[in-house]
This record gives sequence, C-alpha cells and structure tokens, in this order.
Amino acid sequence: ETYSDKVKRDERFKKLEDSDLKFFESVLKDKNYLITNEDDLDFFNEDWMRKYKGQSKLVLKPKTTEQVSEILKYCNEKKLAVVPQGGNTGLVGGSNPIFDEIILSVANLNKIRSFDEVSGILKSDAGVILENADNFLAEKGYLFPLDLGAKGSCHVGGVVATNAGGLRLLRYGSLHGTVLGLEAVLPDGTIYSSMDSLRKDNTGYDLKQLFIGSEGTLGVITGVSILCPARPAASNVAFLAVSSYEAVQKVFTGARRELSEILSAFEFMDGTSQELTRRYLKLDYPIESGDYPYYILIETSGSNKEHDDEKLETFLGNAMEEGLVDDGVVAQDETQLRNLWNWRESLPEATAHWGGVYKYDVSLPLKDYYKLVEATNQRLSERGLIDLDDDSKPVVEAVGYGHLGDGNLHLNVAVREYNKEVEKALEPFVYEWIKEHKGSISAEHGLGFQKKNYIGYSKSDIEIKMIKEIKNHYDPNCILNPYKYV
Ligand code: FAD
Ligand code: 2HG
Ligand code: ZN
Repeated sequence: ETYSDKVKRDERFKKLEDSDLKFFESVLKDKNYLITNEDDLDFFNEDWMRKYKGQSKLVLKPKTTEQVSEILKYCNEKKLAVVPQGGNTGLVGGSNPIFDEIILSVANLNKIRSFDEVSGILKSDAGVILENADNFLAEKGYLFPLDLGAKGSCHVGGVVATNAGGLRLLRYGSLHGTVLGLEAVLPDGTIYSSMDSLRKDNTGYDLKQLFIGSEGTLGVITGVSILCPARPAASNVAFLAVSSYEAVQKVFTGARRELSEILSAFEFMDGTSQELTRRYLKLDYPIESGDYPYYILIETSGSNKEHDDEKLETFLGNAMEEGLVDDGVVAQDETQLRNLWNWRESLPEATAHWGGVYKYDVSLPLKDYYKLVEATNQRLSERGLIDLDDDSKPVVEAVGYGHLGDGNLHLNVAVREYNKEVEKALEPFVYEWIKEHKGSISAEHGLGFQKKNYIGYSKSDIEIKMIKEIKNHYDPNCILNPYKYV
C-alpha cells in the first residue's frame, strides 16, 4: 500500500538530522543499537502481512528504561515522531511507521526481572518474547495467562500494548484483569511505574489500564507485572466436525455446562478456512472424513487427567448422541495435541499466503456471529470477485474462524493481490454490517492504521473526545505513533 491517497506527512514533525543521530549514539553508547542500513530497516518498516510499509531511516534499540526515557524526552523536545515496536506481529499496521517516524524497538529490554513462586507474579521487561516468558514459567510450574499463534515473536509488552486476547481468554480472562502493574515511559520522558502493585489495590484511578490496549499512542511500556496461573497438569484437545451453525451454538452451551471449570478454549473454524489450511500446509484434514461446513477445537485443562478424560468423553458421547457432532478426533498424546493446535494456529498464515489478505477482527452477538461471513461472501459473489480456483478473480476465499467462546470472529478475505475494487466492496460494508448487528470492529487486534477512520463505528463521539483529551494531555506534541487511530 502507499499512503499518499490516505494521509499526508505532518510537517510539524522534524526530519532526522546528523546531530540527532549523534545524540542517540551518545545515549545508547553502542552503534549496534542504532539501525540505519536500508536492508536491515526493512524488517522494522514492514508488517507481518507485508501490507503496511513505512520509510523510517532509523531504528533505536535501547537496553534500559532510562535510555528509553532519554530518547523520548529528546524526541519530544525536537518534535521527532516515534513508533514503539515490539515483535512486529500486529495485524492492523500499528507497529510500523507511515512516513519517516523513528522506530523505537524494545527488543533489547529482554530480561525476566523476577518471579514469585508463591503468588505467581511475574515481573518482566517488555521485550521478552512471549514464548520465552512461558517457557520460563513452565519450569516453575506456572503458565503465562495468554497464548497466541505469534508467541515465538511477539513480546510481553507488545501483547499488553495491543491488549491481545488469544486462545485462552475464555479461561484466564483479559489482560485488563491479569496485568497487575506496568512500567511505561511517557512522551516527555517521565517514567511511570506500578510494578509493585498487588492483586488488590483500590487507591484511586487504575492508571495502568490506560496503557493496556493503547497501541503505543500514550507511552512506551518497558516493564510488565502479571499474575500467572498454575500450569495445568492435564490437557485434552478435541477437534469436531459439525453440520450446522445452530449445532455449533448448542455444542458451546453444552461445553460450558458439562466441561465447566476445565474448559480452556473453544475455537471455531469454517469449512473453507480448513480447505485453505489444507492447501497451505499440504496436509490432510485432522478429521479424515473431511469437508464439513464447521469445525470446533475444544481444549480442557485441569489437574486430574482421569477426571478430565471422563468428563470430556461423557460430553462428546452426549453431543454425538444428540446429533450435534458428526465426527471428531481426540488427541491421544502430546504430539497429536500439538498438531491439532498447530493446525488451528496456522490459519492466519494459510489465509495470508495467496498474495494478500483483508482481515476483520470482530466481536458479535453469537446468534449473528457467522452471518457476517455469509453476507461478505454473497456480496463478493454478486460482484463476480471471488473464486477459489479461478486465478482471474481477485478474491480466493472469504473465510471465518476465531474465538467463538469469546464472541470473537476473524473474517479473512484471502486475495491474489491487494485490489481497490475488492477493498471498495468490503469497506465500509463490513463496518456498517458490524455496527448494525451491535458488534465491535476490533475484538482483539486493535485499530492501528487499518481502522483509524472507522473508530466511530464502535465508539461514541463522547468517547472519542475523551480519548483525544487523554492523548493531548500526555502527548501534546503527538510524537507517539502518529497517523494511527487517535
Ligand atoms: P507489535 O506488533 O510490535 O506492536 C503492536 C502495537 O503495540 C503497535 O501499535 C505498537 O506501536 C505497540 N507496541 C508494541 N510494543 C510496545 C511497547 N513496548 N510499548 C508501547 N507500545 C508498544 N492477537 C490476538 O489478540 N489474539 C491472537 O490470537 C493473535 N494471534 C496472532 C497470530 C499470528 C500468527 C499473528 C502474526 C498475530 C496474532 N495476533 C493475535 C496479533 C497480535 O496483535 C500480536 O501478535 C501481538 O499482540 C503483538 O505483539 P508484538 O510484540 O508483536 O507488538
Ligand atoms: C488468531 O486468532 C489471530 O489466529 C489472527 O487473532 C486472526 O488471522 C486472523 O485474522
Ligand atoms: Zn484471534
């Protein structure tokens, strides 16, 4: 994408000069912590989907919170725009510059600070990779209360900045509940810290909440304190084929009732998302009889394998008997369990590798959850834009999957190339449809650059005004992540 038709560079921002580079070198004390080489800059300028690309000439990789503070203070005084970046796995173009903003990567803030084995409180630098944090916790018998397909690259700070939801929100809740404290640097260099907060603390405004989901627009998160649950000793995964959306909803209510406290994930996938995954991974369907309109992945996590197995068996037996589930597999060992999760976690790649993808990350009341995929397919068919096997059509497939247990659908329109006609067919149609059905235009990925003009579909004028007031108070020069949703 080019941005010239969407947004203009704000000329209040200063352009980078040699004197600025000299200052940053003096702060970071090592040339390796500044990236200025064109080839190396590419990774930071471009997003995971290769959809958004900026032209930053500088990446800064500080090692300490104090260095972040010195950098921001200077940028604020000089009016140099800055994009905070974590693992760069965000899906809304929020982590990349639009023009020549400086990229402030927290990747070198990568130490676990402490872990309390009694309370389960983990204190970590923001740049620790999620999977590394979870592996550290695994050794102590604990679990990071969030898991997602990008765990090998995304950061603890990045997921907090986006308020990512992921695969087990159903069980462990949102980061708004599990994050106990944060350390963040404000645009003027002030270091805010609530890292020592305990589980309960009703002493005025809960300021950390402002940063959770702020998408790098209010401050740079440098530390996270988070409450971690005990790692479940027993896990089960079942992969089920279902013939109607009506039955999917019944399986969900049944799972909540019968699996109750051991239910830890309830993931939905439509048949066409499976077909794209099959073609992408070049593997057979997990369920040999293949080709059903809907699939569900259910995970249980508990402390007693026998008890969990029995509960799951009874639940699945009942669902089969009632004709809700047509076929299914239950992982028999750790490898099969991992394979079923890998299949599910490959969906974002499977929809993105055809040339491009339009992603819509939506919250909807469950009764309307899948209707959006049907309405989108109908619209693209009416316009003659879609065909799985005809390479002359721009759209490969419009598929739906997501965290049904949280009412979160991922509508993915896989395209052979980014195409204005397809974009016009999709937007604002999708956003209008969501608003009409009382949904949210972003359940978990945020607004970033992609949805900057659409916030009004999910927030009222008063809410938008309050958001702008907070932004203007803490970042009056608007140096942090400009051109994005605020
Ligand atoms: P980045 O992509 O680098 O940044 C994301 C945003 O946060 C940007 O606006 C950036 O400016 C800001 N930011 C990053 N770090 C900081 C910081 N330290 N301080 C201030 N601002 C910061 N999301 C879900 O919610 N659920 C999923 O299940 C899920 N699965 C995914 C699967 C795949 C394969 C991929 C590629 C992405 C997935 N995502 C999912 C998207 C999700 O937003 C990111 O993976 C994650 O939240 C971003 O973390 P990150 O460290 O890569 O942040
Ligand atoms: C997931 O649930 C992620 O896998 C990505 O949130 C969703 O690809 C998407 O649209
Ligand atoms: Zn998701």
